[in-house]
Amino acid sequence: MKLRVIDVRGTSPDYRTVVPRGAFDVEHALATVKPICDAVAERGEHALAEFAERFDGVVPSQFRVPVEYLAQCAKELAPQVRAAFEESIRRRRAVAQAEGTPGVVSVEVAEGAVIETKTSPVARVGLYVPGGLAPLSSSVLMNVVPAQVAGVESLAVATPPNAAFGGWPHPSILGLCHLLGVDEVYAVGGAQAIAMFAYGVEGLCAPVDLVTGPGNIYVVAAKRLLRGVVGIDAEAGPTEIAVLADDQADPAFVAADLISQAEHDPMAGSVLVTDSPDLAERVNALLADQVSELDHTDRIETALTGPQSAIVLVDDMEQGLKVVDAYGAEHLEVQTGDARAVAHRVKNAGAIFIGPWAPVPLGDYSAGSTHVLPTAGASRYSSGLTVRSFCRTVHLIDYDEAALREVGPTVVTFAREEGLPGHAAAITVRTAREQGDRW
Ligand code: HSO
Ligand code: ZN
Repeated sequence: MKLRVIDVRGTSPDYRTVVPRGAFDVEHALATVKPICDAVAERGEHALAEFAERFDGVVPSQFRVPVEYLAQCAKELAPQVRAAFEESIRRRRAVAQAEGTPGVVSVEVAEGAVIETKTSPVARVGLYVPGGLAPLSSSVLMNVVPAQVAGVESLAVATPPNAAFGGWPHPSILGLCHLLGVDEVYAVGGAQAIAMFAYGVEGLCAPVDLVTGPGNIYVVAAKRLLRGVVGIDAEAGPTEIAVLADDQADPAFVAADLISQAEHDPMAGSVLVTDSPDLAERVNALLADQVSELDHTDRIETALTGPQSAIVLVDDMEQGLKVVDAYGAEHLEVQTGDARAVAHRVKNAGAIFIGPWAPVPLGDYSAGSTHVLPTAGASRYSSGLTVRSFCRTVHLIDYDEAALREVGPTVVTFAREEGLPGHAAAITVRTAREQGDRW
């Protein structure tokens, strides 16, 4: 098993097309999810039962997971698992508390003219946690912790029912919800969960203001469809890792890290960008052996040999940076001499992992950083999920009479320039009066 090699040395290609991304046809999935979302809006719980049967192969005895069962799952967590959850929560929370919490910033732009910028949390959030190929309990904490630090009052989690656990979702997801103090959990998966959050389901779940969390292509399609009915965090595509490395990198580390994200999804992208042909060869020579030690060999092999994975040979780090900036990876590792300095030169990446001791899986679970990150090059214009993602901002405009009189002519000129005399009149009706006059 080898990564294909793309050699751009001595050339100046259109860097945006050097590493292709896998096909992720959300448009196509829209047609599938539209009737599902409509059915949830029209037939509520009946539709949820029908889709649980069809897609999850099991209908839970009720969709709301009993609070006592959440507590029981927390109690039954193996002690070392519970400790791992708690340490990861602690680190993520410590970072979240520094991510910019809600509050008010006031600016006096002229005497008596004050603008307040007030940031406040969204009132009610629905977090989707996929079941799918792996029960991603880490995604629970990556969504819940920043929401809680932002001050979100009402939080609900939805995650697929699972026949292996009597119809309830995976117990480690439920136990972690309890540890985090989340007691509103639904055994509902897929597009139907997003529709439940967006429209609400009579007698079961109140509609939310914002939906966050990863999911498969159907979840992404439902988010695209329902954006506007409800707020949406981002459209997450298949996961990606890029490693920017030179001859100082350890090939065993690089190979393991490329494999780690390929483990998620046959469509995952693993990309090594290096100026060292020797490193490229050694990494390729290690892949097969390392993969053979693991569980999900088919999935990993499909991802590594797919068109979305490659080794890109570059002249030097300058060209390497051009490649990684154009790619804008969800996760970027920098394994070079003076990795810190190189990392700070990167313009586009969802998260940047510096040096040999900060592999991506550290960030997936326990580093303290977010693992909900922009995929498919969206890091060019967007950010990972942090406290800010759960906030909105409102301006409060507070001018006194003198301040309006002072700036009035500016507004009137501007409005007339736009041919909108009604706008100008809203100013002059006030400023044409004698100061202090009342009706
Ligand atoms: N690498 C995934 C997150 C994850 N990994 C969860 C393991 N569990 C996307 O950042
Ligand atoms: Zn991962």
